[in-house]
Amino acid sequence: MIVHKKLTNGFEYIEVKNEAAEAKAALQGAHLFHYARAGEEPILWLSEASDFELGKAIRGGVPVCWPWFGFNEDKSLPQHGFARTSLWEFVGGDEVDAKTTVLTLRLTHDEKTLQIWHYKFLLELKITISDKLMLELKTTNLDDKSFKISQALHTYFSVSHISEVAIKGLDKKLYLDALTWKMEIQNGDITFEQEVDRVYQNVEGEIVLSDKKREVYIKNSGSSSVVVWNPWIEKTLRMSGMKPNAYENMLCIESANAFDDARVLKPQEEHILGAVID
Ligand code: TA6
Repeated sequence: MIVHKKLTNGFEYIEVKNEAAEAKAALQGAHLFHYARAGEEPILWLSEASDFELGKAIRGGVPVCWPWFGFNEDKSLPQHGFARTSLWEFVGGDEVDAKTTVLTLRLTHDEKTLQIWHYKFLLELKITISDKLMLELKTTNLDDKSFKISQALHTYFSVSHISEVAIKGLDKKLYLDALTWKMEIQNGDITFEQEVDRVYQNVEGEIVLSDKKREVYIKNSGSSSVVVWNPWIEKTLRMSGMKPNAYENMLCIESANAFDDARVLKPQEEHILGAVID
């Protein structure tokens, strides 16, 4: 089942149900904000205080950070780019079989985007909903000059309690600590006792989110950088769309092309950032 829904304030999203899973994706930002396997709790975290309003990013799910990750040199421009608050086109949905549904959404340049980012582009997100979740973000350079992108599938995972989870698969990896801007090396599993905001580099293998209620496996492609983020107590109080204790049940593990992993695309060249969440 694929249904196109609209809230009273005009906010549109696509709802999917098949035998293996259910999902919801907003046209704004091609923002997947719900994914749950049949009979299981959602894998994606969605803030109870999230906005569902045009122009405001949803807090939770998978925001698409594009064409820059983090802050732009021009501070008047939005953190994490403009794609997540832009209205994408719903190209279509395909019920491949009883357990697999594929949604395709796209965004291309227009007068508004060309004012803040002077390049012609095509951005497509393919979301495959089955007992696995697959995301493929394809950038095509439609311009006659090269351009550089940094990006992330900024995935918010739902966890039973942040103090009881561990991330495996990043041991001995170099990371940029965005709280100190220093390079560090990961020692063992990642656990959480304070705010964490790190960009892991040279990541090729599978990452495991180990939670008492389940293990979630993340495998990225077209990427060698992974962002791990939890705002903890104080930053949560300063965040939009988050309740004071929200940090306890969410954790971001983001499939990225960030910092040294940013990509330059020549005219007509394309790049696919992919993530399989299982
Ligand atoms: O990906 C981690 C991060 O860059 C954090 O520094 C934090 O700011 C987070 O993204 C959320 O950003 P947002 O713009 O959605 O509030």
